[in-house]
Amino acid sequence: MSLAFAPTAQAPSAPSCPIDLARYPVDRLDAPDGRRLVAEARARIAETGCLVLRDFVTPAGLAALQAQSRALTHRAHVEVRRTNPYGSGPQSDEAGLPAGHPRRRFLERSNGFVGGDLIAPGSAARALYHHAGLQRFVAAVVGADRLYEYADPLAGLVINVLRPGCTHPWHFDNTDFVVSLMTQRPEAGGSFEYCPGLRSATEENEAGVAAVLDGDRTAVRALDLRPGDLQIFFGRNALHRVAPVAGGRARHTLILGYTEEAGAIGDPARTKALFGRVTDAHLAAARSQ
Ligand SMILES: O=C(O)CCC(=O)C(=O)O
Ligand SMILES: [Fe+2]
Repeated sequence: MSLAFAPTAQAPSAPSCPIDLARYPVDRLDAPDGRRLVAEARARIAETGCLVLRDFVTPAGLAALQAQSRALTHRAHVEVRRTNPYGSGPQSDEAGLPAGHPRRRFLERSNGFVGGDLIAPGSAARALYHHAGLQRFVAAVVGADRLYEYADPLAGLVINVLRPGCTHPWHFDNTDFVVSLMTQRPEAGGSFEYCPGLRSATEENEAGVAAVLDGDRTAVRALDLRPGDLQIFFGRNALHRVAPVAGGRARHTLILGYTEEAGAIGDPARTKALFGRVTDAHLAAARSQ
C-alpha cells in the first residue's frame, strides 16, 4: 500500500478559534443575535464600568488556552516594586503633601508578565487575540470606531501571572479599558476588586481613595472570576486591585491589548522593567521619536 496520498498529519491540538460563538456570536455582529449581544454588553458595562462574559470560550478552547499558558508561565518576568495608586514610586514622593495622602501611600506590587513574542503564531491565544469579530465587539462595547492591536511585540498579548503571595495593589489604570480572559484561578485570594466611579475627570476624590486604602469596603465590589470568563473593564477612574493570591496555585490571565490609535509601543525603560527585556522594535521606535 502506498502512503503517498496519506493526509498530512495535523498537529495534535491544531488550535481553532476558542470563542464559544454559539453563545457569544461576535462573528456576526450585524445579525439579530449579534446586535442583541452588543446591546446587552453595552447596557451592562454602562452600569459599573465592568463587564464579565461567563464561559466566553468553549471547554476545548479553554483547555488549549490553559495548556498554552501553563507551558509558558515559567518564563514570566516578575517585577516587584512599590507604587502609589497613580503608578508613581517612592522616588517621586511629594513631601509637601500630608502623610497619609494617597499620593504618598506606596504599596508593593508583584506582577509577572510573559511577553507576547513567546506566544506562538497560530496558537489558541493568538486566535483569540487576532479574532476580527472579537475586536469589533470590544470596539462596540467601549464606544470606539475601531481598535488596533498594539505594535508592541511584548505588550500586545500578555500572560499575566500572579504567583502565591503576589498582589496587584489598589490603583487607577492610565489606559481607558482592559480586556482579559482568566485561564487559571488561584486556590484562594486573588479576587478582582473595584470601586466604580471612585474618581472622575474633574474630581480626584482623594478622601475616597484614602478610605479604600484604609480598608473601608463600602465602595468596593468583588468579582468572582472563573477560568474562561472574559472581562472588559474601564479602569481609569475606578480604583481596583487584585487581592493577594494565596494557596498553592498561581492566578493566570491573558491580557488582550487593543488601542484606539495604531502603532502603540512601550518605551524601552518601562518595557525592560515589566518584561525584563526589550526588543529591536522598542529600540527602533524610541530612536524615531
Ligand atoms: O488581572 C486583573 O484582573 C487586573 C489587572 C490590572 O488591574 C491591570 O493590569 O492594570
Ligand atoms: Fe489595572
